[in-house]
Amino acid sequence: MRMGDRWSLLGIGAAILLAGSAAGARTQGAQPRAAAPPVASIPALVPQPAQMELASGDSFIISAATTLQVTSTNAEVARSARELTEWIRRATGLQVAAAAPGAASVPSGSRIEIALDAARQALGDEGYEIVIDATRLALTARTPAGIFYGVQTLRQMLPYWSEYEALLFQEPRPIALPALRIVDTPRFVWRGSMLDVARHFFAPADVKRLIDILALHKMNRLHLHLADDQGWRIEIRKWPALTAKGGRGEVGGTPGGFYTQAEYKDIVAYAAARYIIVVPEIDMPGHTNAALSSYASLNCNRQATQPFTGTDVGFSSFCVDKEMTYVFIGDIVREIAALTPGPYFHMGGDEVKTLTPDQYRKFVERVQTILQKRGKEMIGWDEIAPATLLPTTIVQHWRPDAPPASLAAARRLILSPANRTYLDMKYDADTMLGLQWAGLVPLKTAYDWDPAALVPGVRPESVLGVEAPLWSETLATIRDVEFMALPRLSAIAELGWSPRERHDWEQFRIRLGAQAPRWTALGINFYRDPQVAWK
Ligand code: TNX
Repeated sequence: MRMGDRWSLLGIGAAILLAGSAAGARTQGAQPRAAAPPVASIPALVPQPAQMELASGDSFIISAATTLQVTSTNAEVARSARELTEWIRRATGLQVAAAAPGAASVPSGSRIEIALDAARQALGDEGYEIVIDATRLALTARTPAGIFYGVQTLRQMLPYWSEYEALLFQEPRPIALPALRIVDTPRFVWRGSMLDVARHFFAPADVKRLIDILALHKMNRLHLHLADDQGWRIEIRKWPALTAKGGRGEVGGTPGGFYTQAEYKDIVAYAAARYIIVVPEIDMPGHTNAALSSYASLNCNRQATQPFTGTDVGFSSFCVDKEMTYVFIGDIVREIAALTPGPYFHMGGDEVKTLTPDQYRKFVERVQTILQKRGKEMIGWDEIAPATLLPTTIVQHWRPDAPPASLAAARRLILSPANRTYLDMKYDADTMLGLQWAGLVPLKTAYDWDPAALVPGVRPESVLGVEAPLWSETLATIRDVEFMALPRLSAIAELGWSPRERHDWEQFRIRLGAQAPRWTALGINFYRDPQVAWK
């Protein structure tokens, strides 16, 4: 059974009494010092689960008698279980005790069970099930990723103050979770965001903040735009001037920076622990002034270009008829591939204005071969679509006016239409940050579309999912990034995760509004979009 109808009847986000006994005890209110039994509220989750069915029974109370049993020896599952107990501790002041192994039932207390079950095929690679009744909260998945996503759902069901790290409780504060059943699997495999660390550089700690926000939203790809005209941001041992010279500046002339290989690996590992694959992008053959200014030998005329701190695009290009260019690309790909366990490598390919179509196409196909030899699946912006592409190559749609026929021919597509998903577009005419070349992108515009049906002629099976880019011409700090990302990133997350029939703007703006206290507790600088019913 599906929850939809009852859901709208109850009104999302409203704190209502779900447990009869709790309601009764509460209204008596005779004993002044006795704590009132906790009251469960309907979970306001983002992204909305595929199926959620509230049950009519009593709530599940997390109290001093609650125990935890993990039925798996998997270390990743244990890590997710530890994270859950930490959020529970912060929510309640209670340290949930591990159940004695083999304990069949706990007569006096409630019990949390976390189990990996290989037989649950229908849950897929990322799905999970949560069943809650008065005595038992059971989280089951087929994979550790599914357990992680189930824990993110439970996290959103806990009170917002569980996000504060150092809460002190004078006495424990039991909480209630409603009896329910959630069966949840994602709609798309690709649920991503992109950070442009080239126009402005963002330190590893900033990137980790964005990763944390992605994880909260069950997103699983972080695309890093590591090189552009204004900066080269990843250490390449064979070509040290790329960072020594090409990493020095950024837009506006402020000091840039770069990731050492150790720092980059650390970011990749931090993301992987949250089931996020890092997708490295080295934009080429255009957007390459940082490289061309670092090495004279890369230029057709053997003269290094000047560093660039402006925001124009389209003026730079690799010297595509020079063999040296491909030696260089081979070295870059080898070093980055060795740091990147994920299967993808993004070669950019956008906005090349100085090559003939034939030069451009040949270049794309040659880079594709280099990547194939390194075992990487190529991704490119939608200009690459007319080239002869391998079945594994992925086209990332970004230009609202890209020819639909060439996109329809692509076998694998990521949807990042600029007029819907570009988080660097202004919300409205008054937004201080951001650009507006693709129009204004208010929250509803980011939310109200179907990735599988946007481009005429595209087969829904070829759509891997969605990605929301954060270009950083106007974004200098992670505070700026957060302001442009949230709440629109939540909209993209829901497009990526929730089935089409769960999308509902009116419900979304209420569920989203309920996230405000949590985001505030996390210190996120989000935009209080007037379209949202903020709590
Ligand atoms: C277009 S999206 C670009 C970027 C800019 C962005 C600004 C794409 C593939 N190219 O170079 O940063 O617009 O919104």
